[in-house]
Amino acid sequence: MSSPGAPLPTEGAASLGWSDFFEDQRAPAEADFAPMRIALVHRSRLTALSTAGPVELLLPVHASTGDVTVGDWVLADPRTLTLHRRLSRRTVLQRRTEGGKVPQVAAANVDTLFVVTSCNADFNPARLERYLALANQGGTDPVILLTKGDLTDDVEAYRRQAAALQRGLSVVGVNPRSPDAAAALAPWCGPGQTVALVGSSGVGKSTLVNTLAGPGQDAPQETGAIREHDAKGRHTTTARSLHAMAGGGWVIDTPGMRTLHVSDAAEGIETLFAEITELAPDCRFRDCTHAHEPGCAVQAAIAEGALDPDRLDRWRKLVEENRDKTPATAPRRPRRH
Ligand SMILES: Nc1nc2c(ncn2[C@@H]2O[C@H](COP(=O)(O)OP(=O)(O)OP(=O)(O)O)[C@@H](O)[C@H]2O)c(=O)[nH]1
Ligand SMILES: [Mg+2]
Ligand SMILES: [Zn+2]
Repeated sequence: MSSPGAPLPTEGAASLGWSDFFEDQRAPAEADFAPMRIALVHRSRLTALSTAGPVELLLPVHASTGDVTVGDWVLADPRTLTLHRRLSRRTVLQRRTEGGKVPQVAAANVDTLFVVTSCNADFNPARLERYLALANQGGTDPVILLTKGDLTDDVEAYRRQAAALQRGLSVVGVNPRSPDAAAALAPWCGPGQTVALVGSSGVGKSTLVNTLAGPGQDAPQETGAIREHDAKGRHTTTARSLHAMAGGGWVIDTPGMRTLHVSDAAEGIETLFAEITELAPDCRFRDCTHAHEPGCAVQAAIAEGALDPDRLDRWRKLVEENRDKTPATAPRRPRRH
């Protein structure tokens, strides 16, 4: 055991994504606890990665796994393998489930969100925009991955549409079944980097996880065929999990989502629709809705052909949905006299 006051060495943790952001959260009294990263959340225990390899973590009495998600950093007792506490998150991917009181954190401490879509019936700008809003809001950088290019004659058209969804957005065409995918995605998958894969069922997320993990992978992710008639997947993956990539980074696989509602994401939406947000100050009215007001700079941009009217429609829908689904903050307590 280390001498009192000297933190347990964390060499090796950096390759798991540990950084000063987490180190700074360790109190001197917590020096004997080891940093570990959550790979899988079970009902009443956790699978975590320690610098010595995977371990099964027990929870303290009365604790639940509800507070911890895949990608989280925790401190744990290295002898009893019991969770001590979760550290604050650098980035979060969260969404509110239908009627949910608090947002559900889907993954934590993700650097890059790979939004995966196939070049077929699955491709849907409005859905991709929802994922982008979520990524922006949570502090992760989105990248769009176009899969199944072999099923279309015009990957370039899909690429153009995807690139128009957000200023500066990277769009990469990959074949999840080809080892070349790792080289194409290398800029985001280096040592200590964490990526997460999201997108509809059947777009090839788990296939890509297995390719990025490389030949040394212990337990490959299960993958499944899609239905021929509508190109929909069958929800093969049912839980989120963290995997090592051959390039030295980490990848989180997630189950395909049926619907993604947007809430608590006003800033993420502003970033997503920067070209609309930036025009608003030029409108005559400060509270312009860009619908029918005179002197509207956004409508002027549409008239000039500089802005796609469909994009404005989708902006409006997303802003309204976000407003409807984000509960107003709790009313302030009455002031005491
Ligand atoms: N034609 C073609 N098929 C692909 C490609 N990439 C993946 N597939 C196939 O698509 C099917 C679905 O792949 P999965 O990796 O299971 O999809 P997923 O996104 O993990 O799906 P869920 O776990 O249900 O969310 C598998 O049969 C893959 O082999 C591709 O580029 N082209
Ligand atoms: Mg899957
Ligand atoms: Zn306006």
